[in-house]
Amino acid sequence: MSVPRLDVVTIFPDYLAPLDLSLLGKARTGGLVDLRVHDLRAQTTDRHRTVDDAPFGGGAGMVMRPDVWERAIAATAVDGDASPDERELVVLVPTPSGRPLTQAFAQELADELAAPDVRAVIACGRYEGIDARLVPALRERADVRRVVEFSLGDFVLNGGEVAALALLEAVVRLLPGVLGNPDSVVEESFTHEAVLEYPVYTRPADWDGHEVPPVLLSGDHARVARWRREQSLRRTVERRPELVARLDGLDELDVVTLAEAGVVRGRHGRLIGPVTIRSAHEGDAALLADLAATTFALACPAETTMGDIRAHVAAHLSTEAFARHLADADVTIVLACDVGDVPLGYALVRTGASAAADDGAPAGAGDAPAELSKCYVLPRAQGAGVARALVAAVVERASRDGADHLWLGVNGRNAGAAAFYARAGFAVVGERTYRVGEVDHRDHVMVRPLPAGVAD
Ligand code: JD8
Repeated sequence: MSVPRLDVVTIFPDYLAPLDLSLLGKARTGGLVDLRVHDLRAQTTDRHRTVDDAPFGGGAGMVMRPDVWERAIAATAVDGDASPDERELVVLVPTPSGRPLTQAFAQELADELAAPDVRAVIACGRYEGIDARLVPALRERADVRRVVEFSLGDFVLNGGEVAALALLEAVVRLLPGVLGNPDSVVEESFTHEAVLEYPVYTRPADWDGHEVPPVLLSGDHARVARWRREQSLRRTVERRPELVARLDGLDELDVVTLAEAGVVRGRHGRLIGPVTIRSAHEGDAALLADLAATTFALACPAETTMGDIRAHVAAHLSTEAFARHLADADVTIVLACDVGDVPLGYALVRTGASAAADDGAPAGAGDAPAELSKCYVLPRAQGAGVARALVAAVVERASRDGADHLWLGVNGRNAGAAAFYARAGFAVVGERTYRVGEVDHRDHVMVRPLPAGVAD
């Protein structure tokens, strides 16, 4: 019965000494894994044991030779064993430009190496890296199943050894029998879903006045499990919001926990948030134009022709138009963004002279009306409270800028939007015509009072 095997080739074999320690050391001596380290220089043929040379094309540093590397990788098959190891090779090459090392990748490798017909070799480069011909050449070899270039993360190391150690620890601990209690893997971060681990505590229960969360002393396993799940979800939203979109297998209590952390399901079931509301700046003109063109087209009545929509977008929603808005002191644009500053929606409010009566403000819109000229949200974020957050931001900013009422026009046939604005405190006070391309549309004109503003 073959044991999972992983070989490391490096010019610094001592760098891999930690493989004798702790869990990996026990797994090796326990015969649960066959880890071997080889010195690349053993495969050199000159008396200087040369493994590198100057880079073609010039430049600083040295490049490692492909020929020495291929020989070294192939030589691992005949490593003092009774007979050559016939298993196919998975060659793993650490490089800053590689596929990120993740728990999923580690599990994939552990599953692959648990099979009897494959083994792995990790090629640890140094200097400026390994000649780029090595990887494609290895992929041509009959004894090579695949070559994976992987990276430890977006930072620069001086060589591949640290990455090799990290990969070995992440993979070997997932091999059969290595972890005393395989159940402990179940609750770990990134195992089944991209959720961070919950905080852990042990004695003393009172450490210089720092106490342990009482639920953990309750003995109520269900409450403890719930608390830990909530902690994991909250930590994930706070510390790694980019992982939120990948969350799945959420139960009702999880959805409540996430909503409390600002993460909700959009109309299409995808998790949105935490949503941030920010003022748009001059650099946002192009993304606003893109967002506006998309959301305007989707909000138009079905019979509106693409020609009319394109004409309207070109005339009113271009990058240039938004650049003018962003430079206009009477115009404020707020953006609603998902994790990573990904735009979900926007609102444009006009205060000052340009929002006054002679510019269409209805009667009853007070002495200092502000116009909510645009408020649009992408379909995937609808139903997630994004529009409500945008209107709240507009109300806050318009009141701060001294406006006493906020008015808007909404297409008379868009009952959903009219109902939304009614829930936001707007009342219909009249109608107006709104031209899109060559077609006139009837808008409801709605107004709401604004709270007395608290000037900055
Ligand atoms: C392998 C040579 C050094 C890298 C010139 C600095 C992985 N996440 C990671 N960061 N850095 C590495 C890595 C760096 C390596 C080698 C992996 C071989 N270097 C080079 C390119 C720029 N020097 C890594 N995994």
